[in-house]
Amino acid sequence: VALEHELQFALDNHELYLEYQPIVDPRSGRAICCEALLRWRHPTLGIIPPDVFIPIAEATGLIVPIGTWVLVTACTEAMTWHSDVKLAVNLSPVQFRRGREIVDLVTRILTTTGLPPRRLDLEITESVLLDDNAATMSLLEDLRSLGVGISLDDFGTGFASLAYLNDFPFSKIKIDRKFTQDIDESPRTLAIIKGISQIARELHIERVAEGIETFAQLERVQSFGINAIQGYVFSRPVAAAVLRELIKQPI
Ligand code: G
Ligand code: G
Ligand code: G
Ligand code: MN
Ligand code: NA
Repeated sequence: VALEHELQFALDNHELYLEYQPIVDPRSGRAICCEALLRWRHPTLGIIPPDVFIPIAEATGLIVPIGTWVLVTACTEAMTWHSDVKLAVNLSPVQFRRGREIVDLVTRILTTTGLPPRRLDLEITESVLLDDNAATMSLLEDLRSLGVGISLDDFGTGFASLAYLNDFPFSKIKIDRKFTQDIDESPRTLAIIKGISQIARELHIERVAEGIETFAQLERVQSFGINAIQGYVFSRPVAAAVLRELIKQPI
């Protein structure tokens, strides 16, 4: 309850900030995209992880103004990169429950920041798709027509089925760390990731493996058609200023 109250003031008090994690082409070592990740520096409790405060932000509706701030801040930051490196931003299901507002918001922010639409990927989880298929489909298609990408985040953790890949206009899937973390031990998991990658590839959907921490894991996933890697093996999420330097050369 206390946190819920304090989160109301976090935006105005400049306690929220973004870190960025590169998503890397393993062949060149270069960042092709960077994901903005929200952080809360609480004045007395220190850094509160998003897993803790985003559910609160969603329950209270605060995720709407916070989500707007994230988009504006991240798109503005990405304009300073002076490169083709893309920006990935997470969207909450709550931001999709307000009809066309999300399409208008993204349209407006692309215009005001000048970020080319092809440089923006919007990450959604399957919980967005569970809400109302027809309405969500139409919003996702409108977003795609703006020229932005739509990524299916946390793929493999929920009920996200292959039907989703067929029905919704995804440009990218992000295979969750829960899958990638045990590819060293589990031939079954390896087979699943391989199969998913193959299907996505044939549907012209890009494949990102999340949570790759070791060179052994990196080698494994590279051998079966993953386009890009997000994980500590290349970089943890870092401050905006650090990222600006990091993406200038191969990591
Ligand atoms: O950043 P990790 O570093 O702990 O992030 C945990 C989770 O928090 C992410 O997987 C993502 O689902 C969520 N998250 C991070 N930043 C944002 C954001 O800006 N908006 C939303 N809706 N979720 C975010
Ligand atoms: O064609 P595309 O750019 O999506 O290929 C991305 C990666 O997938 C490359 O590393 C490529 O070597 C690999 N790849 C190409 N063809 C196949 C294939 O038929 N099966 C698998 N598993 N990977 C492939
Ligand atoms: O939105 P999403 O759940 O995809 O956010 C990515 C999450 O994964 C963030 O919390 C980020 O800090 C975390 N992450 C990224 N790479 C790694 C990794 O290599 N290992 C672990 N443990 N977490 C990672
Ligand atoms: Mn994400
Ligand atoms: Na994830």
